[in-house]
Amino acid sequence: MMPTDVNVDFDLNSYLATKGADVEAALDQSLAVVYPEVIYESMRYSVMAGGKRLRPILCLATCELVGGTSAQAMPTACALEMVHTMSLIHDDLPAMDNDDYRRGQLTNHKVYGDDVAILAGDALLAYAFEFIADRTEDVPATAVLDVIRRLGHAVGAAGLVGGQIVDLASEGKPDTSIETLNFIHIHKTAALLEVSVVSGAVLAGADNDTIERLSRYAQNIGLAFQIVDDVLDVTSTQEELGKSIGKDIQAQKATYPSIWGLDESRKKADDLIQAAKEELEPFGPLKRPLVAIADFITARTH
Ligand code: GRG
Repeated sequence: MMPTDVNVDFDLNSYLATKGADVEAALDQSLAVVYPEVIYESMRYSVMAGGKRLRPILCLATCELVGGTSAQAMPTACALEMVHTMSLIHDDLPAMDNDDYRRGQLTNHKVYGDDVAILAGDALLAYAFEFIADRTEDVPATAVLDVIRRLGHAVGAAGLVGGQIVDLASEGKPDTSIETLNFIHIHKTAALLEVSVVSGAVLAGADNDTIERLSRYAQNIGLAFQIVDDVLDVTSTQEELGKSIGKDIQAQKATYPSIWGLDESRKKADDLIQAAKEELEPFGPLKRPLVAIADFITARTH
């Protein structure tokens, strides 16, 4: 697909590097190690382990798009990464996905034990909300409260936790329906991406139409993100292990390619990205990072 004209000379890599460095510095400052050290060390271990910082960058980009500043959104941007990181720590636990590695290093519970990893996740979740309330400056209190409300909704049983619970229940069920698969990913993945985008707009004082438009952008890129992830899982497994083993692995669980096939999955992801970019049409040149991030999601499958 051709890039949108407005974006031909936009350098996404340097944008991500610059904004990512700002987020990295703010996260580094957000978490000091004090007594009882082990819990702070464990929190820092996972938060400072890298990652694309996509959620904070989306929040900063949207705040600027709607006329706000990076500074207004930075505490919320950091909080989003804290919530994302805590969801990864809990997701990796033996009671959930039981993973040994994350972001190129041992998972939190492999280093600190299950007990500390659970508590590090809990502490990060609580601190995220405290951090928004405590550190946000030059934003009306009603907007800060709205961001806190939206984040709570996106993380709890109506969001990430709800998606995770349905995901766990669908383990070992390759005949899971497309509706259930969509439910899982809209809640597990898209909900946090959506609140990342929307909170940036809320902090900048956007009106409801703008918020809803940006919310649709985020839902579309969130679902596309997951379809692409599933496609890459199949194609990288096929490359590494050969087609027959790839199919065996797929059979444990329904994925978009297991329901639609690879070509249709790629097409659906492309359509979602196109729809996401259409939502950005009314905005000026500051939309370029959001357009480029949308394109970047599907570029990985072509
Ligand atoms: C949120 C209270 C609370 C509990 C956690 C475990 C759980 C409930 C939810 C699972 C959420 C989960 C792991 C969703 C997958 C999200 C996802 C797409 C992760 C990968 O995101 P990237 O590619 O990763 O942005 P990096 O490492 O780059 O940040």
